[in-house]
Amino acid sequence: MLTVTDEVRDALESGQPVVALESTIISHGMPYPQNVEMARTVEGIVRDNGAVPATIAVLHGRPTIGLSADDLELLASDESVIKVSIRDLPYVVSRGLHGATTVASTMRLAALAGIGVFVTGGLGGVHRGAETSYDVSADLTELSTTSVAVVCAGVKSILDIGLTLEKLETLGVPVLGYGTDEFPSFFSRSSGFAAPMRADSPAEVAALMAAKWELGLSGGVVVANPIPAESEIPADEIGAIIDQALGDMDRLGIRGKDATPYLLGRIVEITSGESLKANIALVEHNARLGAAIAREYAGLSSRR
Ligand code: PSU
Ligand code: MN
Repeated sequence: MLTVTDEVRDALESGQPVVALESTIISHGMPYPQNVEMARTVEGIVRDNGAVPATIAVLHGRPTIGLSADDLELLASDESVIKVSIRDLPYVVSRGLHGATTVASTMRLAALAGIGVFVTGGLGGVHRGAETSYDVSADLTELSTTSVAVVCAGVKSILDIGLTLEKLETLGVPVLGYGTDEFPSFFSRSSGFAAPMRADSPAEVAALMAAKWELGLSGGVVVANPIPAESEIPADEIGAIIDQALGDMDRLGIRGKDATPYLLGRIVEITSGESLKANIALVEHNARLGAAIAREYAGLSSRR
């Protein structure tokens, strides 16, 4: 049921490094046209760093691994594109619809295609107030079962970062701070929470992936790569803005799958686009690291 481009298929068959990229970040995470520019740039960075990019989405009901320039434009601009997490996959596939895949559904489709490294911006997690709303992203349950390493910039404080880390521990998911002892919080290099583990090179990350999966421990690995210092928004500054966005969301009664896209859009509005610049910078930074990890992991696999 998967459509895989020839380029991605050839790379996978010959053991070349491939990096999966998600599409919700394009369709529901950033405004047009910065979203399509980001998508193109990130694919270019993956290529320039020696790996083949595979952006993943559902097009006309077909899960598709590797997208054309026209596909990216459609995902970035077409209002009919549905945000697709795991539970939404059968709906868009059976109806022949277009869907932008979240971290959870991108991981699942990447794993089906045989891709082990995935680059994004931020993970979903346990939402603030989850003790009454029950809003916990399916990204976390997917990380507990699907064997893909996810390179991200940590999680935003639109979520409860402490509870998200607790849940990842319960689910058996290794969380690596990349070059840091502190878990990063997306816009900021700090969060006030320690990173449960640390890695300082792509080779260390690849070795941990190999060890996990050779032990038969299926499931993901989170690589939390802090935003570059020159692009970060200090935690206290973004904290007040996030609180304002959360207040606005409550007043409007927005919840469920619309919560994350609303908050991301509202933060861009309140910061007059500053948060968007930071978001793009951190995804580009993650793309460089993801390609390097994919190269290391491909090297390890070829020696086996
Ligand atoms: N966090 C971001 N940007 C994003 C998302 C999260 O900073 O675009 C997207 C990702 O696709 C993630 C999804 O998988 O939101 C989580 O949505 P939910 O909380 O509804 O599971
Ligand atoms: Mn949710």
